[in-house]
Amino acid sequence: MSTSTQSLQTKTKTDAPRVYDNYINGRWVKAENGETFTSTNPANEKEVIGHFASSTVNDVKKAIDAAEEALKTWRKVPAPHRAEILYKVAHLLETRKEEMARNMVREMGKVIKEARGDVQEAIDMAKFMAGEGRRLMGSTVPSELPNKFAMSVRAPIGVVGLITPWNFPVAIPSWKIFPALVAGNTVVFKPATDTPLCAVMLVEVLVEAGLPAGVLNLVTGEGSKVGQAIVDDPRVRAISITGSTAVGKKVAGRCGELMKRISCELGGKNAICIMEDADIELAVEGAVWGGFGTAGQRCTAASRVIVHKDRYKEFTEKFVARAKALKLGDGLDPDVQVGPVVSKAQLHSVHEYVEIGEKEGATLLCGGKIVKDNGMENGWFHEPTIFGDVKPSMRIAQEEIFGPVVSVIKVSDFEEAIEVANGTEYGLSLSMYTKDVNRAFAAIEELESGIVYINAPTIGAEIQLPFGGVKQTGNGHREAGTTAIDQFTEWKSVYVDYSGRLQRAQIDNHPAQKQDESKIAP
Ligand code: UN1
Repeated sequence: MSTSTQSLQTKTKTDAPRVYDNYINGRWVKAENGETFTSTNPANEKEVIGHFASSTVNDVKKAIDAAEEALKTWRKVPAPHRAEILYKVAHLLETRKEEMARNMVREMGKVIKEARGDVQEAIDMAKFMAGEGRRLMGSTVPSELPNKFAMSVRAPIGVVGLITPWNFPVAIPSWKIFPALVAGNTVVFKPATDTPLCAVMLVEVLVEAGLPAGVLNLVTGEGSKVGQAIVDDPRVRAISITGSTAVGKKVAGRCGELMKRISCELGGKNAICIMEDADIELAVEGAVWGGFGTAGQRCTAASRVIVHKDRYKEFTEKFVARAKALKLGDGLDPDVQVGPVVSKAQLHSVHEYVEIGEKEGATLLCGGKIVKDNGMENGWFHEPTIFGDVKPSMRIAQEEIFGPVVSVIKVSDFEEAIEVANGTEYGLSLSMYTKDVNRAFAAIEELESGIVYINAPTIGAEIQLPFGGVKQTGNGHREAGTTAIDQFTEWKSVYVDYSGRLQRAQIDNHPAQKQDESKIAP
């Protein structure tokens, strides 16, 4: 097992921006054409985070070659030993948490507390998946025949391709990489182009923890080139992607043609429902955190708040007051509550939705502007924005905005709240604020989403439960929890017959059928 890490790429993070390489077959290597792309700080575009390999199809091929070769031995390493590496990863992440979190803020803008939470989520996942190394449960069931043993065991799928987004740039890769590795797969990892440094930092930790060469390969670059090449290669047996529904559908279509397993974690249009009996102070706090946490850039963000008409005015006034008081700025400032959005393109896409909302006739209650003053001149900042009088059919109430824009919708009763909450093409996370236990349980049953919260906002999933959604949010797979292992294993059903004779299932244990058969048998 190679433990050589070469020099840590991120060690000189405070020096002048440097060039970071791919990690292929146990070595940090440049893209074969030597080209790079640049990652900048969304709070200040003048600050260059680093230059990263702009990889080619051939770089991807080399990474898959390495993963294929490493698979031969990695799949045979006992799972508890594979898991030992993840325990080390958890420990290393703990020691580097602050440094990684600060670099994450610089690279993608979320505020420092949330960046620490992002790294913490990876620590939690490393510990959980390390534990799985001593479980990886199959089942043992009775056979219908005597002296026959029946069980199911899990086998690795092979080389898997993991394509990850920028909004949880350490946590989400950990949701995919750790279960894939503990289950005995080898990995080609393609992170978002907005957050390559976060990916490099995570890979460095895995390398330092002792992962053998070729087991995990990092290839940075464009989705249309690098991602596509991973998806297209028949040697990659499974893909796990988190991203937009549009991209997910394309990838899933291609994987379908190639008979390749694909798990998609895609868009959301999550909602908090607030009933007339709700604790309004609590609901306001939840709506602020759910709507504006990570500047609304979570798949789970509460971009709709559905409020009972009797509490609409009171809720809206308090919600707007709280949103106006949020401190916008560079996430490294510990007093800042909302950071920039990730990029210029994202800023313009978010702002376009503000214009759409106004055109559609919703009432702009606060925010609505791009911010270019108070030290935010060079960044991608957007005011926390709330629309009132939003109709469920408006685009701002239907489409994923992925920014700090929340639509408030008035409803007359519980049934209408459920109908509006369910009335989008997505189904990731929905929440209900009520003090009525009967209603709470009715909501759990009626809300069409993979995640339901009662008296809590739509964000804040913990790693020990399945994460994912229904309808256009996904294709039936779940990340996190023990269910994540299902994404990365094949079932093998095993029968051991120790009777010493041929025993025919469905036949020998049904005597009448056997008699009939003996009549026609020679
Ligand atoms: C995402 O929204 O993209 O539940 C992931 C949460 C986080 C993970 C979010 N633990 O909000």
